[in-house]
Amino acid sequence: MTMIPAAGPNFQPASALDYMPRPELQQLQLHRLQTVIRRLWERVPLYRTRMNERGIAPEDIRSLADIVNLPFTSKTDLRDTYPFGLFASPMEDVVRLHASSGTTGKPIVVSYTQEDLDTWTSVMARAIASCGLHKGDILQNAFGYGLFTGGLGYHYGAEQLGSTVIPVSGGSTDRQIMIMRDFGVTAICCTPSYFLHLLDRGEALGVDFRQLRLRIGMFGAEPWTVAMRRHFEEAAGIKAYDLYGLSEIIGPGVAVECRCQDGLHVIEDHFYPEIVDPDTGEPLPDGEEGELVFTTLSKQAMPLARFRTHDLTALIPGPCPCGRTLRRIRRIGQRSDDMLIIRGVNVFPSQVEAVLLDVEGTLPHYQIVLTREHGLDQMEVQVEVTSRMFSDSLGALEALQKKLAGVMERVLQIRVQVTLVEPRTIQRSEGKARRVIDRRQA
Ligand code: DLL
Repeated sequence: MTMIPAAGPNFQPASALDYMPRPELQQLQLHRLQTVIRRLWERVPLYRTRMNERGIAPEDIRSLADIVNLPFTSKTDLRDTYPFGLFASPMEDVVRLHASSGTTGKPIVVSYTQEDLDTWTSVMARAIASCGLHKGDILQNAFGYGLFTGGLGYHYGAEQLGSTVIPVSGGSTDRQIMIMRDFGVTAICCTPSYFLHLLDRGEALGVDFRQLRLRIGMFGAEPWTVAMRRHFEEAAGIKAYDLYGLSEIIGPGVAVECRCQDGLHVIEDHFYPEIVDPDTGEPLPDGEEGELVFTTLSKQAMPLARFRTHDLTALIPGPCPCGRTLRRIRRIGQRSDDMLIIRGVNVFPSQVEAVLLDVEGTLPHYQIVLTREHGLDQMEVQVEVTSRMFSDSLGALEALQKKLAGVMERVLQIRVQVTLVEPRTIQRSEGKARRVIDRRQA
């Protein structure tokens, strides 16, 4: 295969595949698509049934355009087959599991073979290189390590690139700032809201990030604005890059900005993007905003065909001045569903509802109020209690509040302030209930 890497002082071998000529890329995509669809048809009953229903067989995928004949996959499909029903590899070949929030109390489980982990590492190395990191950079990885894909995704990618990784994970803000200064950190990755908090805390501690060695920030896992980018770049003296991904597709590393900071290049040799009308599912032309849909082209353990991300964006027409041949998507601002992202953690209002329906003494009338204090998202859940409960002792109310806060934290994986309110105090609506009041400003 011939590559035409863009020459230049900043070119790194890890980026070579980003510059593949389009005809070769499309040939590779088609070959991988055919292979992955056959794998799904042979190994995952849900896909075989759906494809049979549509009268489509693996050999009917003759061109990339044929992808539109395949059925979609949704988060509901992952929930309905919980935990392992969409796996296409035997469990003994699965070497890692991660999980993210589902729409109810149960998470969504994703799996990786060793080959999948190698793919993930290589796409993350490319993504991090696209943000200008090199061997010799010292990366403070403040994404959570654990079931969330952020921490480990960055970890292996940055190590492969040859950077020094500090696996500090999230939290312990003062220690993060000490490490940033004392270890000569040159790059950081975390959620944009956490970086906002770090800046805030740095200011309170009298640490000016512009005086440190920090030069690059890689942010993602939640939407952030161009205004916030400008703030980060000015206040910290860095270049701030947007990096996108989702657990179902691989984790972080699905799309990333380059030095032009004008859209995110999709790592198209592994993830095939489409934009569809969120209501009808019809494909939309380049430039038009719609729902982003991905087909994984190389995953082994849990390939997905036409997964509906609910993220709204558009494919940007035309090439990027950086020379990468990978198509770009616009920054993601909004979702087409009600998923909230609070400090990088995905939360569905339906999860809150499921907890309330399970706990005696509360009514399923609730409201979620989101605020931001010192750069950190705060979530309050106001819950109506039953009249009987309300006339009970203060002790009983306190016990209920504590119990709810505990269960919410366990189910949602973030700390929640629970406020019990009298029956009939939460405003009733005549149409769709207004469950979420978001007072966080961009
Ligand atoms: O958030 C993976 C990730 C980790 C991406 C670290 C970037 C950095 P999930 O927890 O499955 O995976 O959440 C995926 O988060 O569908 C988007 O709605 C949102 N999201 C992720 N990155 C961005 C971004 C990780 N750069 C969901 N901009 C996605 C806007 C983002 N939203």
